[in-house]
Amino acid sequence: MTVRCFVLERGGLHLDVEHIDLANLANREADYVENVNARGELPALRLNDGSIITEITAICAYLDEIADGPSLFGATPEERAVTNMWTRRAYLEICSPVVTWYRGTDHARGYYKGHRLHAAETQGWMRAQADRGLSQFNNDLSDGRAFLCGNRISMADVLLTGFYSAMQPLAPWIDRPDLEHLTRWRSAMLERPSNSAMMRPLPAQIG
Ligand SMILES: N[C@@H](CCC(=O)N[C@@H](CS)C(=O)NCC(=O)O)C(=O)O
Repeated sequence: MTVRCFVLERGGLHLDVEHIDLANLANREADYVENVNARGELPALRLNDGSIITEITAICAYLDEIADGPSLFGATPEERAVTNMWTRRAYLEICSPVVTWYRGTDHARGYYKGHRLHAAETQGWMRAQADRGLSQFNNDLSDGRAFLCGNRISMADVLLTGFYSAMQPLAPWIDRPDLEHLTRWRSAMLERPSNSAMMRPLPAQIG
C-alpha cells in the first residue's frame, strides 16, 4: 500500500503492474521465491534489465529518481536527509513494532506457519514500543506542521499513511484519537485522493 501511495502521490512514472495474491500465498510459491524474492515478501520491482529491487523504501527511492516532476524525497541534499530521517523514524518507531506485534497474533499464526517465527511472547513489548512511537510522533507534530518534514509532503508521510491503512484493520489499537496532533495529520492524509485510490490495486499500466 505504501508503494501504491507513493506512485499515486509522486506521478511522472511509467510502470507495468502485476498483482501478487498475498492472501492466497502466491508470494510463497516457488516461482516467486526463486525468481523474485527469496524472503517471500512484497513488494518487488523488476527493472528493464531483469534485476529485482525489493524493500519498500528502496523501491520508492529508486522510483523517485527515475520519475518526472517534483521529488517526494526532497529537492536538496538537506531536504533528502530530513526525509530519510523521518522515514527511518516512522519505520523503526511505529511500523516495525506494529508489524512484529501482528506477527505474534493468533490471526497471523496460520498464515505465517512454516515461514516466520510466531513470537506471541514479544507482543506486550512490541505494543509498548509502538505506543511510545505514536506518542512521540504526536509530540513531534504538536508544532502544527502539516507534514512530517514541515510544509512539504514526503516519503515519510507516504510510508506512515500506507502502513496505517494496511495495519489498522489488523491492529485497531493504532487508531489513537486521544493523540490529537497525530490524528490531525492522519485526517489530512485521509482526505488526499491517493488514500482512497491506494485501497485498490493499481491499474496494469501506469503512465
Ligand atoms: N521488509 C519488507 C517487508 C514488507 C512487508 O511486510 N510486506 C508484506 C506485505 S505488505 C509481506 O510481504 N507479507 C508476507 C509475508 O511476510 O509473508 C519491506 O519493507 O518492503
